[in-house]
This record gives sequence, structure tokens and C-alpha cells, in this order.
Amino acid sequence: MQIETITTNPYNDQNPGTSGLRKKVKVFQQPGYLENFVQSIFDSLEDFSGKTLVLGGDGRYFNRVAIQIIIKIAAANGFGELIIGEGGLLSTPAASNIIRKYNAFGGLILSASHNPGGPDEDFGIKYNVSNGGPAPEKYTGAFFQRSQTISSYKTAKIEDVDLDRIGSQQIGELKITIIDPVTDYAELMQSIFDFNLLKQSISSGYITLLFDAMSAITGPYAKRILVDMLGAAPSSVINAEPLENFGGHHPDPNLAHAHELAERMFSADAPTFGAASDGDGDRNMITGSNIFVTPSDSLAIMAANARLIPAYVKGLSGVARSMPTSQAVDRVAAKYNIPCYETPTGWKFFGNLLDAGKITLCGEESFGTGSDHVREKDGLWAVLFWLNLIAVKRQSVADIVHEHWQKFGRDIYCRHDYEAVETPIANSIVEHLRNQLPTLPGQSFGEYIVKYADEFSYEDPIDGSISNNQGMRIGFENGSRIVFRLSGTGTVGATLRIYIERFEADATRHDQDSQEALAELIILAEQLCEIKKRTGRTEPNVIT
Ligand code: G16
Repeated sequence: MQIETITTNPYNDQNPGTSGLRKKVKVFQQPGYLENFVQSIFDSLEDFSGKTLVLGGDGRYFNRVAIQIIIKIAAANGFGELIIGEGGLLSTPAASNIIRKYNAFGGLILSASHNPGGPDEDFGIKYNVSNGGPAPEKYTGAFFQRSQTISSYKTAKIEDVDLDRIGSQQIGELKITIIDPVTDYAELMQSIFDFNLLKQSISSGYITLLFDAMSAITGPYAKRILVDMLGAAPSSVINAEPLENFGGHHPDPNLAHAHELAERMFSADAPTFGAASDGDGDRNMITGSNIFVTPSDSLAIMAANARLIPAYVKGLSGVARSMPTSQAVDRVAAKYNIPCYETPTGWKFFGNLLDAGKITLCGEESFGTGSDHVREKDGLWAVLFWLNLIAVKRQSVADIVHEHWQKFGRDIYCRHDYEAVETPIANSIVEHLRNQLPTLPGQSFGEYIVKYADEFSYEDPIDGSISNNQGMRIGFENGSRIVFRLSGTGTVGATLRIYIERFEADATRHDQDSQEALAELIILAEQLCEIKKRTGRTEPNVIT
């Protein structure tokens, strides 16, 4: 195999965010941009010669081009085998599973998750380590550092690989294996859930379902598992064909973007259960007939009922949630006397806890839930978890949620996103908030008395690493919270996220609309951060 060394100039903007490097496609198409980043990753890793790298993406625009580029760089850098999903496709949780199952050295996942795709939209790449999880900060920091000084990359002079033919081929020292992207993942799901019970519940008509794949990666996975294996009607999976531009939509599973699903689930003839996933298949949105389950509640309900699912029948070793996620799961952990960890935003912070067996389930308000079966959040896993729960409990989604609130109280919750805020304005808001923090404790705002106001720092209990500046928390005496942080996944300007929650113990008040129930805190959040005042905006872009 002939290897070329190509001279290159560094780019100064290759700092991975919450989940890998995400930029506009046009940025990735600059000469050497992708090549530099991939070579920077390989330069920062050690002892991978002859080992296996997993490669796949969510099928968005530029996926196939990027895969061919990466194959050549990986070949030139001495990997022994590349395992690639057919058509260049692998969902993020499926890639995590493949890395673990085949003892790969690591993997490169190409996705910008829920961000739109297409020539003028977003692309992304992230590296996952051998446990199948996203590279922790010590890695991503090293990649960035290397990218700032890189002066050349290596590439092999080989033909493009046919990504659409399953099987193995040898190119010099390198073995390239194209696999079906779904089979291993479907087997894993079968080992976790009661597929026989699910089949019965679906064939008897007890469960009717609707899954929106949002023209993204989960289409083939949902068709195989829900339709072929569990017997759901083919029409139960909508937008099932992965498209390079996701049909022009945001592949973001929330009520605003999964509007087709939302309309059906809030209609008179809604199915029992409805769900959606995102671009790369790691997020989930759960709904039932005329009810939306917040991701924070979903995590808490899963934790409270985990013993009903075959894989978790022995109970949970512990649970974790990201800091801005509501405290609903904390109440479940307290009742069942299991540890509950609070981590910064980013799935990478759960990896050590999962590896050490400290937690079994974890989740985030950003439509992510997962368990120790892989090291990524997992959209279809969450869907199957809920289906299994409905089948065992013989209850509707609404009844499961209400019963949970009755038992534990309701953490009324919402998130307001202000997207594409000019970076200097966003920075001034952060500064303004930071300056207020020391003065807030003890102050009263109506019925809300500030108990603490700080910036969240996390010390990883396993490796002792410290992550500072992970969002500003304002906690009140009655347990309510307002959290502010800047997103680490946007590609234009800055996105301010405001997370608001209030606990309601009184079951007669559990049916309140969250925006109404949180109105006072929403006004207070504006008073504190002045986003509307400073940007002239009148409302958030997205409310979840
Ligand atoms: C990624 C991370 C999640 C995080 C989410 C939002 O998800 O894996 O842990 O919660 O981004 O992050 P931010 O608030 O910084 O935008 P995904 O699905 O986009 O890969």
C-alpha cells in the first residue's frame, strides 16, 4: 500500500464541543479540514497499530465522502481492520455496541446528531474509545491541542471502497469489513427485553404504536425490530428512509420538530404509544395517547420500574443524571436507597460510572436515556423499554406517568432555548449572571428564597478529573431550580439554554400546564439573565 504524507496548515477552530466536532458542511469541505482533525485524533492515540477501528455515520450529506477520506487516513496510520456499516451507516448506539462486541480499539462516528443536514447544514465527527463511549475530555483536549500544530497528514493511495457490499476484503495489511448495521444491535435488544411478550401485546392489538424515524438513521433499525421482529404494522414506522438532508427537517425528537407524530398522538384516534428518535439514533421522545413524557420524567419512571424488564430484574446499582436534568430520578433513587450521581451535560461523563458498575441507568433532559448495555444514549432502547413496561403493567402511558407522580410527586420542568445568539451578547449574559451569583443566596423573589447560587463543577469519582464551569445553578429553599448554560453543540453563534423546575407534591395539581405552573420562575429567569432585554427577542426559539 502506497502511503503519502500531505503537508497541511492547522485550523484554529477544531475544539470538540459537548459531543465531538460539529460544524457546517462547508467548513468540513475546506482543504484538509477533516483530514487534519482525523490525523490529530490518531496522533493523540497510542498503540493502535494492527487494531480495529469502527466507522459509520447517520447518513447525512458528506457522510460517504468523509468515510472514504477516513478509510485512507486510517489505512495509512496502520489500523489492522476497519468495520464499517453498510452504506456508511451506523447509529450512534449501534456503533457503541460494535466497538464493545468486537473489542475494537475505538470508533469514529460521523454525525451532527439532531442538527439539520445538507450542503448548507451541519456535519460532525466524534471519536469513541474502547468501552464504546464518547472520548472523555482528556482525549478531546489532546485532539484540539494537536490540531493547532499539525503540519501533515498521512493517506493511503487506494481505490474508494464499495460501501454497499457486505463482506470482507484485504487491501495490503488492512482488512475492511462491511457489516449489516442493524443485526448486532437487534440481537442486543433481544437480549434485554421480552420480545415474546412484546409480540403478543402488538399482535393482540393491546399496543398500537407509531415511531417517527425523522428521515434519519433509525428507520432501518425500527423497521427491522418493530415491524419484522415484533410484528408491528409497516405503517407504524414513519419517515423511515434515511435521507441526506432528513427531508429538510431538523431530525430532533421533540414536539416542535416531530410534528407529524405529535399531531397523531394528540388526536382522537391516537395510538397507545408514540416515539421519535434523532439524526444518529441516540435520542428519544416518548409520548402516549394525548400525553408527552418529559425526558426527565421518563428517566425517573424507567428507574422506578426497571425490575419489570428482563435485563434489569435484579435491580439497579445506581443512577445518574446530568446536572440540568430534573431531580425526579433523585426521588426514585432515595426511595430505593441506591446512589444517584449528578454529572455535567454530555454523555461522556457517564462512561466511568458505567464502567465501574456504579450505575445501571442514566439520562439527560435533552431526550437521552441509556443503560450499561452500551456507552451511548440509545433511542430505540428507550422505545423498547417503554413498550416492555406498557406490556407488563397493562397500563396506558398516561396512567404510568400519573401513578408515578402520585407516588413520588411531580417535578414540573421545562427548557427554553435561545438559539444563534450573537456570541458577544451571549458572553455578556454569562458574565452578568456570574457577577450576580455571590449576591443571590438569601434573597427572596416572591415565594422563592435563594438557597444557593453557583457554577457547577464536577469531580469524577473514578478518575478524579475535574470539569469546571458546567453551568450556573440557582437553587431555592423549596427545591425549585433555575439553571443557565451555553450549549456545546450549536454551530451558529451561541445557544443559551434556561432550565426551570419546580416540585409539586399535591396530586390535585399534577395536571397543570408546565409553562403556567412555572410562569413565576420563567419571569425570574429573565430578570436574572436579561436575554430578552439584551437581544430584543420576545420568546425562546424552542421550548421543551
Ligand atoms: C449531545 C450530548 C448530550 C447533551 C446534548 C446537548 O447530544 O451527547 O449529552 O445533553 O448534546 O448538549 P448541549 O446542551 O451542550 O447542546 P447529541 O444527541 O446532540 O449528541
